[in-house]
Amino acid sequence: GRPLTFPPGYNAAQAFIDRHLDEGRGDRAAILSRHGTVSYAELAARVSRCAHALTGRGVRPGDRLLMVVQDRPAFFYLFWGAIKAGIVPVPVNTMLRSRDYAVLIEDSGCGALAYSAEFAGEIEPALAERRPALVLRLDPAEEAALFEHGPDRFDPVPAGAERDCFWLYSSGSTGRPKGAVHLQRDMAVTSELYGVRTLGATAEDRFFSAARLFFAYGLGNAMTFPLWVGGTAVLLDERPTPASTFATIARFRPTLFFGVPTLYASQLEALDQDRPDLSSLRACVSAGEALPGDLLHRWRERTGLEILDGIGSTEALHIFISNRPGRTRGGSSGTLVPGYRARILDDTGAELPPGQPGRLWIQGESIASRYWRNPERTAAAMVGGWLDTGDTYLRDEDGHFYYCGRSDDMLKVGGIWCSPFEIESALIEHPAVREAAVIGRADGDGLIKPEAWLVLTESAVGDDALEQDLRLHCKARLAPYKFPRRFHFVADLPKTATGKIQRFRLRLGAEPAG
Ligand code: 3UK
Repeated sequence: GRPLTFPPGYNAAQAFIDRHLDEGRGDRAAILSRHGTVSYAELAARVSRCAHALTGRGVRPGDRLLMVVQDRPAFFYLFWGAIKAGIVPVPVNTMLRSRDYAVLIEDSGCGALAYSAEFAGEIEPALAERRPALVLRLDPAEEAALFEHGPDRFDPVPAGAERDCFWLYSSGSTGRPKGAVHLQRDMAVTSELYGVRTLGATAEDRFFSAARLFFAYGLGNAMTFPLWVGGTAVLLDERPTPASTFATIARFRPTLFFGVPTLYASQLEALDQDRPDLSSLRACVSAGEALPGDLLHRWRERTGLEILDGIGSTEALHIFISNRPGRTRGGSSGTLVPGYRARILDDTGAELPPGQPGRLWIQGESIASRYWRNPERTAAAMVGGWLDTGDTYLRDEDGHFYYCGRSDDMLKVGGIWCSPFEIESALIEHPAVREAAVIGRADGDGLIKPEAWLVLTESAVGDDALEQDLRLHCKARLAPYKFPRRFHFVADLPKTATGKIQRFRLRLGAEPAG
């Protein structure tokens, strides 16, 4: 790995883009996609032209560039062109609605907005409320103007390791979105600590992420990690399904694949019919939500491949607790990524001993400096360099971390804390279950009991006999009070754009028991 030292005036575009020309990597492939190959030399030239175009059209250092952009090479050009010019790129979720975009335009106070033409239907109505000074609709003519003309050199605007660099909005399950402000050094920190030292990424790797670039997870997987090591990013600008991801793996032969548990579950089911060529992969990574141990084991049986589960967050920028290649432990998020520190605290803020679940706080060099214009939420979640993850975890004697649930999803059953995730993990070991979500619901006596919401596999039938079988299945695996008292069989579970189950919707949506 490379040492994490930052010269005065450090601009991240120097380390991630220009350095490759200085080191003679110009002819190597930076990006592969169905739109063709982009070399490091072409990438650097288009980034510089974009920096000229943005400044030439009046965008100033410190201004925000809101990006509603597909996973295509233009994402790279805009993001790095902005950073080179001291402009702050703010990539946002491309699956939102007009109303949401109006909120983001307003909250960010962006001076410029760039959007892929296919999102016009949602973006244009949002502009009626507040129109940024510069609006770039990325059709072929605009892309040519931005990336294909003008000088292909642009000297990076001097910044500094601790200067604002880019923002990512945190997809909180409720409430207004929070803009997490990341600093110039943050991408180098995650790329080196997790990408290089945990995954062992090198220039020979090809990185394919089913998670999109606008998520912190996808941004690291498919843009910053490959650019940090001089490797190659594989981009897919279609919905990631088993079919589209398998086809992309067969065509572009990535060495690393990054997914989320839901996708691995549906890929596994698809493997009953499909025999995709996965031989290029050396490892798979999972994050976003906890990977049930059973899924890890079945994936390994079917493909011979490991899935490395790790927990990250938008605020931390990437993964800070992870399994290691060759040493995965099913059901555990793994151990601390060296460079990060962790504490598990009780309700009074006291540190808990190993084996006891509590609230996970972490510290490290990649954590966002603050939430944009939100001092209350900054003060609540970011204290003295430490970040409140909002997750309940326990750490065992040998340093492995076990996810127990979002702190606000934990259940007290019979006075005992009970992890919905533990019950879900047991449920999905049952052959009829594809996905599971467990919430607490008051019974006729007003006492909280676990209730399961299940998506079944195609051949299964949700009848009384199955319910009975599922109860026995749970009782055989879990402490006696933990089995679900009620079951709901549904076609889908409510999820956030990042694929996290919205248990609060299940709590609200169902008729009360009793
Ligand atoms: C949950 C996990 C258990 C956890 C992310 C990798 O997911 C990412 O960021 P978000 O801001 O959400 C953060 C929250 O998601 N979570 C994520 N990974 C796991 N829970 N096991 C896991 N492996 O509640 C966390 O607080 O959307 C993931 C890299 C960068 C990311 N931003």
